[in-house]
Amino acid sequence: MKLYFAPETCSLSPHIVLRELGLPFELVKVDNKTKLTADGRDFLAINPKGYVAALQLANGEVLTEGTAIVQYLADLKPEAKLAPPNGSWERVRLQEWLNFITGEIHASMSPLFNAAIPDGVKTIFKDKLVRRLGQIESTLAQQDYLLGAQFSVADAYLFTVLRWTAFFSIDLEQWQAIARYMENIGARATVKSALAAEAVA
Ligand SMILES: N[C@@H](CCC(=O)N[C@@H](CS)C(=O)NCC(=O)O)C(=O)O
Repeated sequence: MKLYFAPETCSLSPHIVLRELGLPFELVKVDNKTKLTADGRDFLAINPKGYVAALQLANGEVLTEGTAIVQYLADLKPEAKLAPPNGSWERVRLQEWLNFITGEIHASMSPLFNAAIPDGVKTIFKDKLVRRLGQIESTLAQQDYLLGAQFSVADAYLFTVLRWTAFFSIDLEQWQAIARYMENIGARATVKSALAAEAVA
């Protein structure tokens, strides 16, 4: 499998998941501005959507959308318990979290990166984000991970998007449980190795 990624973006989430699962994979860096891969290929020919993450399987199929990629990966090795079994109520809860992260957190942060969006509009997204973080704080004040006691693909994704708060002067220390959560997840060997690999790529 090949994971097309760009450092410090949402592709860190499937990257962490691949390492948690111990699956063999190749990292291919994408320049999000030129849409070229590090080995000089046209990324748009691989993923016409033009964004990371994209996962290329051995049969050539390319899977996009981080929430689909992480579930596909987790199901390759169910014994790692990164996602509850398909069809279970717990799996629906996982999907509820993945959708919340992508639609409410990731989507509220994307406009903050956009230089063309006026500051007043950015404030609207920032305020919404702060409200959503309050909701996550309530959950994490009661349990270590989004699904309870077990680390899941939703945690890899939440950790990834919450790292971006540093770019927008949002201090996660104001939410005690979130701050503790970030520290715990950041200490995982797989997370450290994923970050190190992206930094040198
Ligand atoms: N809906 C996609 C969004 C992916 C996305 O926003 N990727 C960003 C990095 S976090 C990107 O590559 N942006 C470059 C671009 O859109 O040109 C997903 O959830 O996977």
